[in-house]
Amino acid sequence: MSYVQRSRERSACGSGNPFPEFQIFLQPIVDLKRSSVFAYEALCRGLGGEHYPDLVAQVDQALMPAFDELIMITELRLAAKLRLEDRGVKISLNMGPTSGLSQAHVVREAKRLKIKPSSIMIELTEGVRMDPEKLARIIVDHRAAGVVVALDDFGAGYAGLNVLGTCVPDVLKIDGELIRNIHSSPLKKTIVGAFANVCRTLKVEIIAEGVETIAEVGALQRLGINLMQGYFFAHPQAWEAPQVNFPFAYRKTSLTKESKWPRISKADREWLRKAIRQ
Ligand SMILES: [Ca+2]
Repeated sequence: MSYVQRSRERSACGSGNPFPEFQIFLQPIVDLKRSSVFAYEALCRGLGGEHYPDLVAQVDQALMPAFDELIMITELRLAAKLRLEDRGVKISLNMGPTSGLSQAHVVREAKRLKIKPSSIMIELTEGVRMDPEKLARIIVDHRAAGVVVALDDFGAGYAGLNVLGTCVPDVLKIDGELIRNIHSSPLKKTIVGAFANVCRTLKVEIIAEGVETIAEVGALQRLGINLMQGYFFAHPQAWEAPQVNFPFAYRKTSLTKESKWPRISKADREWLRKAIRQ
């Protein structure tokens, strides 16, 4: 029996659903080399737009594994509904250091929805200092399950190049703080350029987060970074794969393809809402 089923049974004689209502937003990670979407990152927000930490503040700690599982299941269901895998686009799920979820949960649910593990990226958030050996073990376990492993918010907090001495993920997501105004900061260019060089040597993909201007896009491209995410390309959108604003130089044929992405109908959205409540 899953965490969700168990916690619902426990709450059945209590006050009903123990979880706050939430919605799933999607934000594209674009591949400028191919003028395409590499992945959609799924972001869990409250109905009033509350971010995940504020949302989970209302949840009983003992029920957190069940809540994380419910979010993950809903994100995978949305990916299946939007047929992301058929379009060669990954769904990217966030997993915090305190998450009770394991890759086995994710892969089991993906299997039920006929999503291949290789179409799933898991972003390991280093919100608190994590023992590098523990992190290495998590990465090895995830990779054995066939999912793509990303280290999130790299360069923020405690995460630095030293982490790569112990464990090598598939993808590094460079924190937005290092990207902001990178075009006018020789220091940021040097740091991010060093990350990019190390990643090239280790064959690790690099994603720049928080890209907001065309000047930042240009500076990142000159450092050889082609995977980017941020408001410049698209704001996160609830229950939808948002349209992507590709810079003019990268437009090629991709915009016409983008317009053919399936939209989530009102009925589908209701189906997903009900799935959360089941
Ligand atoms: Ca993330």
